[in-house]
Amino acid sequence: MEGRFVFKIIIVGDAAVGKTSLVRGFIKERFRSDYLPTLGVDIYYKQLTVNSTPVDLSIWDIAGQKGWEIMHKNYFKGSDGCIAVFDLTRNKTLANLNSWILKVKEYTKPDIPCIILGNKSDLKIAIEVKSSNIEKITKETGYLYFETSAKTGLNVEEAFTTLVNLILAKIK
Ligand code: G3D
Ligand code: MG
Repeated sequence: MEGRFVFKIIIVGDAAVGKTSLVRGFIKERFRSDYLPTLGVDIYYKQLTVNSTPVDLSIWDIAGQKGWEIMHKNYFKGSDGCIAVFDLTRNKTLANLNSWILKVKEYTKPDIPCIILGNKSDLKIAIEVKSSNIEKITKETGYLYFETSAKTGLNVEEAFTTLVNLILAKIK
């Protein structure tokens, strides 16, 4: 196959759920990022091969979070996939996930491939979120769910690779 696929992936979720840590953990090597001051966004790049298909990813991450109540349409525009993150140690971040997902659907396409990550699984004794509440949102959305830890690396690679596979499956 000639050329490469180029995908834009966005990562959403409340402040301090671990979005930046997950992206940097996935990229591993010395990462390069571009900062877009007008959007308050860091863009990370990674080349990878998934099922023998070479893919170029740009991963868009909200830099800081202040003022993000006013959502920038340009952050979402042209996205091919989405990662919605909550923090397993804070119920509120799961409660807010639905409104993040609605924004994604509103500003991208309703059928955009998306996965849900429950992050900080390493903080075992602090885990607050009930599995029944996780099941509820995964049933409602139909999105795949991964428990991750940006600290130990648990499921980080798997999550990103799965999302790329979902995107590829949709366009092939
Ligand atoms: P954000 O980009 O969603 O705002 P960050 O979140 O990636 O900046 O992470 C917020 C804080 O949570 C950071 O701590 C980071 O180290 C921590 N964190 C992120 N992921 C994990 C995880 O999986 N496990 C644990 N134990 N901590 C995590 P600091 O102290 O630097 O603010
Ligand atoms: Mg961040």
